[in-house]
Amino acid sequence: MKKDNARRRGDGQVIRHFCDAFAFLVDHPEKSSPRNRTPLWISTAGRPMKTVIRILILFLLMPLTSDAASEALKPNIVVFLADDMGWGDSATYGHKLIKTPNLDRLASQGVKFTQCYSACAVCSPSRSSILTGRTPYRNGVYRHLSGNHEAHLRASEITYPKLLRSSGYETCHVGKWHLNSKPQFNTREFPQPGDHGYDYWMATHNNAAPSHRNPNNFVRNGKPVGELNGFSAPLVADEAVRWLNELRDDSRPFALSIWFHEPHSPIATDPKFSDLYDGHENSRYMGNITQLDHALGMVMKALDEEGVSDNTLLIFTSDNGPVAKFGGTAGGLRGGKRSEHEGGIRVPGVVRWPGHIRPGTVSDVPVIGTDIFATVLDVAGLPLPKDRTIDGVSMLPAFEGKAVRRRIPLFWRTHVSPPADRVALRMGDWKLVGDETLTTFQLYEIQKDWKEERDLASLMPEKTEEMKRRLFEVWNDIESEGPDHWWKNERQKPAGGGKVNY
Ligand SMILES: [Ca+2]
Repeated sequence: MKKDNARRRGDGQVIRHFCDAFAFLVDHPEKSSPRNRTPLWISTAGRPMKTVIRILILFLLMPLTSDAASEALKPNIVVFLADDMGWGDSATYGHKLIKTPNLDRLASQGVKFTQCYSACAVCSPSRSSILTGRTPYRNGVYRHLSGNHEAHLRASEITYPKLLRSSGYETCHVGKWHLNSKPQFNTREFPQPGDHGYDYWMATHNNAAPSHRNPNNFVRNGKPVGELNGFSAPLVADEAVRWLNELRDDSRPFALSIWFHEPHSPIATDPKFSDLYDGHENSRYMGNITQLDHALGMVMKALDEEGVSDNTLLIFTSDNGPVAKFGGTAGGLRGGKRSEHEGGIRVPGVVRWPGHIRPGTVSDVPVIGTDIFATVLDVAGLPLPKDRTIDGVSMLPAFEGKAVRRRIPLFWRTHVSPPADRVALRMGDWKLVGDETLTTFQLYEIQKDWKEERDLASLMPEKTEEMKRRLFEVWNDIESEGPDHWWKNERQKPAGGGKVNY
């Protein structure tokens, strides 16, 4: 396969050979002419015609060679996404027992965000925002797509893999997809990973099934794979490593998405990882996180062996908070998955980019999965789309601990949340949490009160009103732009005994 790729290498490779030849002539001027030992750029006398022709060719190629050189320098992009991994579910974020040596190492080599958010407190919406830079109700994926739903990531949305691919990147997605509903997955009528910008993909619709052990529901580039032997995260990492080592065109920059199933239920853990916590009641869950961490390490090792780690922006995060009944922990934050309190949306966020991020940086600048889109385009030197609202911003200043400027504040709405915390808005140190009817609000000074223990709404009515005004502005804007026929017309029961179904 690699040989096939070598055959389809483009002009960049040819031009690079010219560049190599030019460098060789500069370093070894004696080779340009046995009679002329003076460097090419000094001597004007006694040069044979062959050398003059070479120089003319090089002049003609100069604009191309500079393009090729800049393309060669474009950073690769790797985005790891855990599924339901909580803020407190790793040694990196302070868990006393769970071993995550690879995530620890990653944080020591890059930046660890202490206030990294997911775009939603459930799965599909969060993922849609990573790819589009747009908040879920705006891009249409307002709900998790686990059953028979109309909503999906529309072909009209612009994803970062699509933009990177059109600028010369090779793209790959492995793992969970969850951006269309079950009947829509792997059909021609609805967009699939390939339609959203991935050259190569191996994915499941939602969970690996029938279990995360020996799953049989992966689809590779439209074709069912059949039963695989092993556990999901290492299987997904295996495919990513195979793509890195054998399948990709190594003359091009690449973007690789690795969206693990772990630690989402049904939890299936290789005994070699659960045995690390032998005798502990939570050994399966803790081992499941270590299994995920092991898979992260497999890909980190492959990047090293391919010699591309130094030119790769690597992001690790989670799609929403943890589920306590399965063993997850939000590390002391209030709430968990589905909640608009911090436990549902504040997640791990680690970024490595050698030469650009000081190793071991810890940043408390709030960032969100929605920012990945603008960050990736910034790193690749591509402009943001101008024909639509992009909610996220580039995280680059935050890599150095500097604040990022947001035109649109951080905003969350989760359709299956408890009715009392259906929406949230964060501006600076302040967070407003609103109920499903948008009539009752809680106010927290979130930078200090990170556990959301002291509701200041009645004590600070002016601040509360200011935040409410902004929240309604943001929501009204989203409603006017998003495909609201889906969330207003789809029949579903209101969650948690509430009144509103979106
Ligand atoms: Ca999830």
